[in-house]
This record gives sequence, C-alpha cells and structure tokens, in this order.
Amino acid sequence: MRVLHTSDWHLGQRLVNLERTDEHQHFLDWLLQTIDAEKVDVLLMAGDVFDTGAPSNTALRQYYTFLTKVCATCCRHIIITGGNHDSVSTLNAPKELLDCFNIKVIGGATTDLLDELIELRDENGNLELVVCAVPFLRDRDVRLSVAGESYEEREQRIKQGIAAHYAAFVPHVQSYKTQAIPVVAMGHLFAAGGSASDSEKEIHVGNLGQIGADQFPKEFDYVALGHLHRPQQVNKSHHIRYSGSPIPLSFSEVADKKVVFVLDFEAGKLSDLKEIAIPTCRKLVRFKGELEEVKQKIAVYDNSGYTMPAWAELQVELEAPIPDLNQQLEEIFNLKNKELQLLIHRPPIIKTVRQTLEQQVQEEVDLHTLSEKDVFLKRCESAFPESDHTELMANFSELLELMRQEEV
Ligand SMILES: [Mn+2]
Repeated sequence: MRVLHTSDWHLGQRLVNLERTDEHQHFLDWLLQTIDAEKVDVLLMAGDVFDTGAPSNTALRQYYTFLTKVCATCCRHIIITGGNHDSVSTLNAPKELLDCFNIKVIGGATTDLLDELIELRDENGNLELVVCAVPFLRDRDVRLSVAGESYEEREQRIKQGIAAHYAAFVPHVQSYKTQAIPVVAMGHLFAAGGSASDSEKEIHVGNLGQIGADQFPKEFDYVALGHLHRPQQVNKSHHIRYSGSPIPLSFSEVADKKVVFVLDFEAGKLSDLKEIAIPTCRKLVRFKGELEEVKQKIAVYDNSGYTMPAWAELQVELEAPIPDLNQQLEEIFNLKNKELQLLIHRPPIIKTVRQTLEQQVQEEVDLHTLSEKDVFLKRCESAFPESDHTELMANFSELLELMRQEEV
C-alpha cells in the first residue's frame, strides 16, 4: 500500500498580481508522472487546494483536469480535505460526483464524525487502509462562541476542541488496529513548534489553537498535515509531518526545498517513508546588500536548470540616496530579462541615517506586500503611539475572519 502525501497547492495564487498557473501546471504534470513511476495507490491532499474561496475558472479547470488524469493512473483512491484558504462549499459542491470516481472530498468538518472516517479497499474488496480525513477545523466546528471569553480561555477552548476531534476517532479505529490495518490521520492546522513562512494566512485568529505532537492519538500510524508551507516533522516525530507547498508561495520560502512524501505500509505499520524533491520551473531569489555587490550578483545570476525567468526581490543598502538608482537597476535587469525579472523592489536602506530613516522606509512599503492587519496596526500606532494594541488587534482579526467567512 503506497500513499503520497501533499498539501497547500494554492491553485490560482498570484504573487504581486502575477499568475502562477504555469508553475502549478508544471507541478501537477510532475505529480502525475510521479504517481505512475512510484506506483502510488492513494493520494492524500491535506488542504488549501485553492488560494481563495472563490477560485478562478482557470484554477478550477486545472484541478478537475488533474483529477481526471489521476483516475487514469494506478492511483485508486484520492482523498482531498479543505484548508483554511478553501471554501467548504466550493470544495464540497462536486463531492457526490467525484465520489463516483473514488475521489473523496471532505471540504469542512462533518456533522457525523464517522463521515470523516474513510475505509480504503483493494481491487478484491479487502480493507487496506483507514483514513481519518480531518479538514481545517473552523472556530464554529470546535467551540461555541462564548461572550466575554478572554483571549486565554478562547485559546484553551480551541486547542481542546481540536485535540478532542482527533481523540474522538480512537474508539472507532480500535478494531482496525487489532486487524493490523494501518490508520492515517489528516489535518490542516498549526502544530506547536512548527516553523512558518510568510505566506500562510493566520489560522484561527492569532494562530490560536496550536496543538502539540503528543495530542495526536498513538493509534495513528501517520499524520498527514497541511498549512505550513515548509516541509517538516512535528516535534521530531517521524510520522507526523507537513509536506509543505509544492511551489514557493512567497519570498520567505526561497531557501526551502519543495517535496512530497511517499509512504509504505506493511503489516499495519508505516514501514518506509521517502521524501521526493519537486523540481521547480521558476526560482524566487532575493538580492540584498550594497549596490555594487547586488549589481554584481545580478550580472552573474545563472538561471540554468529553470525553464522560466526567476522572480527577484531586491533591496539595496546605500551610504546616501542616489537619484538615478532605479534607472541603474533597471538597466542591469534589462540585460538579464530572459533570466531574471524584478518583482518586488523594496525602498533602499540608507546606512548613514539608518536609525531615523528605518521607520520611514517601513512606512513606504508597497501596499501589495501589506496585509489588512498591517495597515490597521500602522493606523493604530500612528493615532495612539503610547497604547498597547494587542487586544484591539485580536478583535480586528476576529472581525476580519468573520467577514471572510461570510464572503465565501
Ligand atoms: Mn496553505
């Protein structure tokens, strides 16, 4: 029984308004080949299929075309769970139709827990694997809203709610365990101690509800997680992992490797785990430093091995402002335009006046790179510089989250 674990595709994602469709297609084509080459029986996708709750028709087509192609491979089962970026109703809309093709979709928490418990059988009808397909658990799935609840109480409640959801499977999987049928759990959450990049939208408000590795019942032979975009184990547990996103979704992921995990189960246990690197077709690069040094690095930048021009984020450090800085940089990028495109140009850091200017530089950050919360916090700080805005920010986040839920 061979299982492939992936997550966080974010189909339809844009970086500074530029489309990633080709990069996603490159990944999906590679994934199809890998499923074939590795003889994968089960595909697990642990949330964030789409970048937004209302994906474009291009993103939807990419998704359905991929699923159609997987059905023609050796992969017999596909399980897709919703992430915090996904709309429950968008993912669930074709649920019954996809079910006819052995594609199980769990867009959001189900009313009956057993609907998330999926038995996978081989061609002869023998039970081979059981999957507790837990999607992203929204606040309303794990707690009832309590008026006047403090920040800490709320955090506790969410944490306990998530842990309880997993614990509730335990009595239902005991019989499988005695028959030596492996049990895998899925999840889309922020496990405590995980390392995040910049592209994950906050899960729950203020990243509340981080549960630890020890809160996943020992009955699970593997826990396939989504949400964090960097591949990693949770608390050094070999069998609890984030596969990470298949393409770098922000410049904070430039150094990350992108992978999928292929798992083998034998005699009811995880017998082998292999990490397979995903080839990328576009590199994201960061250039930061003194002007001459940066110019030099750009001039010698080598994009061989990648079929698409790299996207660059740039910030130079100067002794004093240079009037024709943009022109100078533009010229050097123009020489390399088949290999390198400037995507984000951050305002230069002027060293001599660093202290005083640093704040102004911060203020000048492009709106594209600011979140709603950044904007709100900046406004609070300028209006009430002496106050503590923690609680106000928490309320703002909660309103924002409610607004987003209503939108989808
Ligand atoms: Mn994600």
